[in-house]
This record gives sequence, structure tokens and C-alpha cells, in this order.
Amino acid sequence: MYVTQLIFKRVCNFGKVRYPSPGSHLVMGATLSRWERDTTKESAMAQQLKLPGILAAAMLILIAVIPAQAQVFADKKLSKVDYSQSDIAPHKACDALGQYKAKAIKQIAAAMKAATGAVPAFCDVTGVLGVEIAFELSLPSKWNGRFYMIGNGGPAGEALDAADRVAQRNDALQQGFAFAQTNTGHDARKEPGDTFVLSNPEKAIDYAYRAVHETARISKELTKDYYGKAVSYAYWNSCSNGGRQGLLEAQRYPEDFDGIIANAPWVDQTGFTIGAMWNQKAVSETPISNAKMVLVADKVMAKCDAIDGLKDGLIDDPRKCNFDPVKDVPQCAPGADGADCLTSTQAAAISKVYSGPVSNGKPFYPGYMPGSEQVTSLFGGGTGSGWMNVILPGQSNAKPADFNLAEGIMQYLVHTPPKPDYDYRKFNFDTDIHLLDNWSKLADAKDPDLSKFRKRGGKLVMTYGWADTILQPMAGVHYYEEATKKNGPGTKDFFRLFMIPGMSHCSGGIGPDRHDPVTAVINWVEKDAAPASIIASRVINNQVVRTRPLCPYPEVARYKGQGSIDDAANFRCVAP
Ligand SMILES: [Ca+2]
Repeated sequence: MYVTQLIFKRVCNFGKVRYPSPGSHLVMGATLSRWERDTTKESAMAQQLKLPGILAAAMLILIAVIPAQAQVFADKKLSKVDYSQSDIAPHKACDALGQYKAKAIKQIAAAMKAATGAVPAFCDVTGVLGVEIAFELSLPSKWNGRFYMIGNGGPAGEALDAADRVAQRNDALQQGFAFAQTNTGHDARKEPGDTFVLSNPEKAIDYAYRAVHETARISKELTKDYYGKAVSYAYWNSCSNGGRQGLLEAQRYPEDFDGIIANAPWVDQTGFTIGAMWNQKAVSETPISNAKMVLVADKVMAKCDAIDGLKDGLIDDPRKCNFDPVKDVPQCAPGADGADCLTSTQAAAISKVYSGPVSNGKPFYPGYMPGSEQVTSLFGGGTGSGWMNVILPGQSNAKPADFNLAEGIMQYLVHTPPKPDYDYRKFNFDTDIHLLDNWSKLADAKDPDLSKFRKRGGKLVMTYGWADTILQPMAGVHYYEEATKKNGPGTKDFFRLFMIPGMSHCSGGIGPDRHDPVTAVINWVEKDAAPASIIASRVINNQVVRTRPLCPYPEVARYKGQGSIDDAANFRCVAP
């Protein structure tokens, strides 16, 4: 039990990816960033603990599901609306919310929490909806009239007082937002992974979409009751599974939110699952070391960096990188196997990860992009190729995180009743695709029809790192293209996608990753100012070393030809 608690605590700490607030984009303090500190600490702890493979795998699952923050509210000073102006006082006592009655509410309690540091005093409402949906609504003593909600990672079930979630709550409270969150209907400490369906199948529906809607609906009612005034604007901001939740809100419950930020959304949970099984099948044919992946990363950059017109260590659009691990990486002599070459089996496995799954001779789902194998901070600590621990096992007896997620989905969510002993090696990519159809209807956020969300004035910003190795970034591109076809040429008037060169899952990687999509969406919703670009920063040792504009897809950031290539001012967004 102690070890489990320890791992959970470590994971929660690792997930606390918070960035210092920059006064300007190019000035920051000189201390080690918390990200770097956590990464270093985690690496040392992992070495000390020498966790058995299964526990390391469990740790990776949890790490993979923690949604990271971008850099919310960092651009507040550039905002067209002073959203931190908070002058609305409560209409009634906090305790009174503990008596609030609604059909969905099973339990409810409310208590004032004192101000601490920059975090104002707030009324903390906690309770249970439906079967077991834990929710928390935090209402500041001085309110800015707005509602802000975050989502969940992977199989969800997070403790609502986990450090990374409390940090996000405190950020929102400091700006005067009413803040809400849910665990989506189960507690991962009691029911890890996707096992929650074993105690009640209704929990699958709560996880898929219902808990977020119910929490948003009840929380907005409670907010109105507390202040005697309805929410003026409601915002959603989350990554990964939380991106999926945000897209589903736009598709199925368009009245819930005025502005939605879906970062690295798990658009197609079932397509991902098939892709992860495909990769696992390929990479379990032969071990592929980190050293070999570093070699592949070097060859990718050597071949493709300059294609976008600028040798800057970033690949603007990896679709233009026609990289072949057989032709572009030295092949080992027959019978030989060293760090400086790939065997034919290794090259074939790597090719399969890039190409993605094939069903009946046709590409079924996108793979991962050239450039995603670059050396960066890893999930699980340390540095290495971005494929390690997520696509490739970090140690021989560990399951990579992507496969762990996929296996849980197959065993507990796809199969009804669950088949906890389902072996993915039984999966036939030609004949078994439709096994996932029922779960797809519940959980996938693929419906391109956003007409109701658009009609009510909703605005949607989606972001994706081109170097994401947890979720396939092309899933985001495909969804955007499908939505544009469905909603017409005016789609960009309410929905924009920002692809981020070199960024890993939600944050990190080798490119400028820190940015503030929240302020961009607030400007769009409240002042009709659509984001023409969003400035992103790359920070090393707490110093901003590069800034770049992120451009609305399909535009890319093009160097103007003069000045530093590390200064966003010397780039403009242009058609590709
Ligand atoms: Ca380049």
C-alpha cells in the first residue's frame, strides 16, 4: 500500500508542470524551472527506488494521464478585456450552498476557505452527482462573473486535491474565476486504470462524457445561486483526455461553454487504441534502444530541418519530411546489431510507428510524426528520445504508456462485459476493427458538426504538438479538416487549430511550447478578436531562449529574413 501511495504522490508531483509567469516574453528569473527540478528529482527517485516493471508501468500510466498546463493567463496584460477585475460579491452565505437541492445532487457540502498568499478566500463546494461523480466548485469572495473548468487525463479518477489540480484552481481563483472540476465518476486510487466499470457499468458513460456535462450544469446553477447573478461567460481549458472532453462539450452540449480550449485532444480514443496496439505489435518484435532512437532523431533532423526554409532545429510541417528508416539510417551488417545502425527488423518496426495501422491494405489511422523521436525530457523522468517509455519500453519488462492506455481501453471499455484478460495479440487489424464501434459512439469526439456551438456564439481553439508521442497529432489535423468541410469556409470564424512545431504531449519537447490560449479565447468570445497568432516561448533553466508565433492552421510561421531566428517578431504567419 505504501508503495502505491508513494508512486501516486510522485506522479502527482511530476504532473505539477507549472511555469513562472513571464513579465515579458524575454525576461525571466534564473533559477531552475520547476519542470526541470521535477524531472531531475523524478529521475533520481526512479533510480533509487528501482521499481519493479509492473509498478513502473503503473507509474507510467498515471504520468501519461496528467494533463499539463500551457501557461494560462500569462498574456493577461495584452488582453482586450480585464478579466481579473473581480467586484461581484456573494449574495448569500457559503454554508447555504450545502443545502442546495437538485435532482442530480447526491451529496453536497460547502465551507469557506481562508485566503492564502495570492489566492483569495473562496467558498469551497464539494459533492457527489449521479452514481459517484465527485465534483468541486470553488467560488471566490470577489468574482469576475466568469466560470472556468478543467478536465482529466487518461482514465481520469484523479483526486480533486492533487497538487497539479489545486495549482490550476488557484491560478483561476487569483483571476476571480469560479472554478469547477470533477473526477468523472470514479476514484483511481480505489479503482485504477479503467477497472471502474467492474463496480458499475454506468461509470463508463460518466467517464465518456456525462460527468463533465453534469458538473458544468450543476456548477453553473450553484454559481448563480451564490452570487445572485448568472455566469456571464463559461470557459473550458484542458489537454489530452481533457481536450477530448472539451470537443465533446462543443459537439454534444454546446450550451455549456462559450469558449473551449482543446489541447492535444484525444479526438479518437478508439483509433488511438488500435494505433497503440499496432505499435506494440511492431516494437515487441525486437528491442530498440534509446541510443538507436537518438541516431534516428539525428538523421531525421539532418534530412528535414531545412525543408521549411530555415535550419533552426525544428520541422514546421513533418508531413513534408519523407523519412525512411531503411534508406536514411545506416543498416546493420547481417548478424550485427549496434547503436550506430538499425537491423532490418528494427527499421521495419520504426517505419510502422510512423505509418500507423493498416487495415485491409489501407491506412486506418495516422502514425507518429518524424521529429517526435527527438531527445527531450521524458515521461517518467530523465531525458532521451521522445519515443522512450511511451511508444518503446524504457526497460524490458515495462509496458510503454501508450500501450498501457490502449490495453485498459480494450479490456474494460471496449468489451462489454469487460475482459480483463484480453490479449491484444488476438486483435486482427483486418477483421476486428468494429469491435470498438460501440465505445467509439460513446467516447470519441469525432463529430465534425459544430453548427449548434457556432450558432450560440461559441469559440473553439485546438492546439497540438507536432512531436506528440502520446496522441497522434494528425488526429487533430484530420478533425479540423473534417470540421472545416462540414461547417464551411467560415469555420475559422469560430474554430482555429494551432499546430506547434517540436512540442511533445501538452507541453515540453524541443520547440517553443509555453503559450496562453486562454487569454486568446477570452478575447475571441468577449471582444470578437479572433487569434491571428499566439506567441509561444521556449524556456531552458528559467530563461526564455526562443519565441515564435503559433499560427492558425494551415498557416505556418515564416522567417522574414532578417534578425534573430529566436525572436517571434522576425516571423509572420503565412499560407504554407
Ligand atoms: Ca526548420
